[in-house]
Amino acid sequence: MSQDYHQMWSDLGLDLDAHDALLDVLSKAYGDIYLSQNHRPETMQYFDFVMSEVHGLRIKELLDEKEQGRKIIGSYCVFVPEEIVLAANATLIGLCSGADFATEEVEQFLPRNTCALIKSSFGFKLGKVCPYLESADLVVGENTCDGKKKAYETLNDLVKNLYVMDLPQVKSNQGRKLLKSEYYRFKTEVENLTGKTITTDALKKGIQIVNNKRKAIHRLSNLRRSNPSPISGLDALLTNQVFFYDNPERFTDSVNKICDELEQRIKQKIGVFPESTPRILLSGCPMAVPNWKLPWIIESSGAVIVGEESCVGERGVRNLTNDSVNTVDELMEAIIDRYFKIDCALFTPNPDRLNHIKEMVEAYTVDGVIHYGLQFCQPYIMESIPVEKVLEKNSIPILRVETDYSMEDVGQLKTRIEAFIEQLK
Ligand code: BJ8
Repeated sequence: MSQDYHQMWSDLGLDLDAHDALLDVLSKAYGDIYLSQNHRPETMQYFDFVMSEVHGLRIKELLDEKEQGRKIIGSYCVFVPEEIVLAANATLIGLCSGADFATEEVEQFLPRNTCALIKSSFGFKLGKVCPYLESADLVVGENTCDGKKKAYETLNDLVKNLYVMDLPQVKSNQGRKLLKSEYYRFKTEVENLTGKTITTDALKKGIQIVNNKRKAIHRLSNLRRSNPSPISGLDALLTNQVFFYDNPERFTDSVNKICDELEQRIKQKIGVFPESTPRILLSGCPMAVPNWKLPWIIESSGAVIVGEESCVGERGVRNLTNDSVNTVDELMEAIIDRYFKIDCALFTPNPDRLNHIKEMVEAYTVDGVIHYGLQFCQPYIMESIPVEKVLEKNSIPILRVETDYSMEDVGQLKTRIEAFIEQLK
């Protein structure tokens, strides 16, 4: 990190020793996994910089914005509409949940058999190591899976300003009505927090900013259809992860710069791996920073990941919000329409996700699918069985993997994944 931010972290109430230890682990993992890759696009250097400053310069920027009266809103789920947050001149940030931390303390609050993502969000709070969480003026939870629902009851005692959004579990008219009333309730909450009434122009602008981020990722995803793949799955995942942290306009520019470089690479047939490399679709639970274990195992075992069917990936960004209507209510309807299409496994039934996986297999000329379920994640582990059935019916090889954030199973996973990739060749 280029500056000393200890005073800033101390002012936020972080445990400085624990936080230094976390940053050491993060930078070592980043060095081992990212900086050791071959044939990376040069424009990924921006993302290397973002990662080196993820708890430094970016936090300073947010705190500077706060001093000028801008509010920070933290979230754990892609159902929280960034459009509404931006329209009220606030900033939405994805909160830390991709690494184990303070596990013993966490298990005093949550059962051991809770998924690693939920435990991680508690670990970052209890270990006092997340500057994003400590900077947030409002933390938004959501009633999605049972684990999160119940965990927010407990988190409420640990986090000031926790706000819980109720979400539908069925894609019915009733379900849409619930989403609508919850998005209006959220709009009012954000307006009260910021003291700003959301206008048509502001909401339109918010929609355009978020759509531009999504369009840049769509452009990147389209370029990954090429063979040889011009970018590794690890680098593409990183851009999807940074989507939740960075200044939105700067993020869009940076992703478009990568795309410009990748277009040149494709013209010159430059890839990160040879053309014959098996192409993998990763499908399942979201992967927050620094959860790079599984993609790293896959790409160091002779395959390339060409798409992520995940909330940190295509499930999170795939639809745009219509900005061509002209009142706040019409724009709110457009937002509700867009988010109601998200095919999270919390929905029952959830045929859209199965169809989307099949579409992605075709679009990215995928040789095999690896389904990633976090241990104890009921929705995605349960849904991995219908996913397997539908793919097998279409003669698409699939490997179901259940894991957590620890490195203990790396050897075992590598053996299984190498055998799967061998079968695809
Ligand atoms: S929209 S996927 S971001 S809820 S891994 S906590 S489901 S037990 S993260 Fe998610 Fe929103 Fe859905 Fe996406 Fe529960 Fe599973 Fe843990 Fe999970």
